[in-house]
Amino acid sequence: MTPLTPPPAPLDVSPSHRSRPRLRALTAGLLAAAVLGAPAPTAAESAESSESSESSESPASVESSGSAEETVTSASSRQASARGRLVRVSVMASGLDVPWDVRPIGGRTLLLTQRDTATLHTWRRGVVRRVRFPSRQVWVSGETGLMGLEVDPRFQRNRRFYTCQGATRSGGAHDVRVIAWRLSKDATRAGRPEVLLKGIPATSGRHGGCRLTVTSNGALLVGTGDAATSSNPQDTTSLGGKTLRLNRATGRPWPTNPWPDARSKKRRYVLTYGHRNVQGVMQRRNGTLWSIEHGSYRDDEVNLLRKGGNYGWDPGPGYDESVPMTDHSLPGRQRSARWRSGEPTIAPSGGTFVGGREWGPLKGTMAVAALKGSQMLFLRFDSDNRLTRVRAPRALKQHGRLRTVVQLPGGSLVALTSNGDGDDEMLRIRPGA
Ligand SMILES: [Ca+2]
Ligand SMILES: [Ca+2]
Repeated sequence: MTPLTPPPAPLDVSPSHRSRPRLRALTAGLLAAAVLGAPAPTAAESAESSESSESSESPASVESSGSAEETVTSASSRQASARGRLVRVSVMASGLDVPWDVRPIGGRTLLLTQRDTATLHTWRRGVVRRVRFPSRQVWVSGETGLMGLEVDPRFQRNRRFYTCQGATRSGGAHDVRVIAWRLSKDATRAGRPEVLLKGIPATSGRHGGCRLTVTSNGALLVGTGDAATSSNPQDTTSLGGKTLRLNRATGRPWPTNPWPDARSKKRRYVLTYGHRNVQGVMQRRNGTLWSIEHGSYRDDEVNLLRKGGNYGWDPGPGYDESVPMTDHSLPGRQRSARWRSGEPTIAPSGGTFVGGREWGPLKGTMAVAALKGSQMLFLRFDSDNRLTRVRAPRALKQHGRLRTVVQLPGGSLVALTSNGDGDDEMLRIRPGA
């Protein structure tokens, strides 16, 4: 089946990454009133325009119409939010410092990483507690530090969790590693580190990835960045600019990866290649695997992952970022994105597929947190995994940059902000009343 590129969603523009959230929210709101509210393409329209964009790469235009701040157009959406509250948002914790990832660990407790301080904390009933963790062993530089987090499906028995983090190699150079840990019974200490995978390339810390998720078959899926090095994405013997799959117990390559017998050990880990900076990896309930990645000056992407697929980023020589995010002129076949931002980018980060009837019109959508765009998109894909609709609730445009979003066992979503200055928040998102 041919992957198709639907027209890009209409997006707002937030000119400053780090302006004060209130000002930014106001700006985003005003701009959103101008550019959001365009009806999403119908399935037929997106299929049609996708055919042409498969080879041309130029985003099909989506005309703006109406001024509703939420792109709600269907009858089923109307009943859920007559005056437009798709979601309700409350603050679970504040005073955080660039939190990067969060997971529930049972007992209504969450575990979260903070990138720049390389610290690990628990959250329970509004109380944030630091976990003893070897923060000084984490290499922190630019976009790299203590990043992705995942909890083992058997955590209640084995207390095992996983991080993706910057590290220093024996010669003094750096890499990014996936490490397994055990959390003490009282959740105050992380110990027994096991390096599952090392050698994910790093340079200055730019484009360090790195997101983790355990999929339904038990594999650990890892999304990496290209380390701002032009040769990495298309080099299937490099771990950079890839999605990788491995055995979460042993760290060995996953046996059904596309090149399990490759001479290069690194190549055995590769699931897909040709990515720029993967910030989200997730599984849809139909079993499909997806990634979210940062575009250059254009075309952030949501990709449907196909075993051995090339996603078309090849910024060489000299890290030339003027090339397309999916360059079909490369040899062989390149896979087009299922959603892309067009220009400008919004810097999407982590995301999750939203489950549960209580979510009404958002049930089954992919929630995607945006840093630069300071909002959350809910992307609806049809049963053929084609984009049909995009919504961006106003209530999620008032908290500045959003880093990631995960779903809790009770059904609510948790998102992290990334505004810096030690003033970041953890937000609870519930379906609108
Ligand atoms: Ca691409
Ligand atoms: Ca080609």
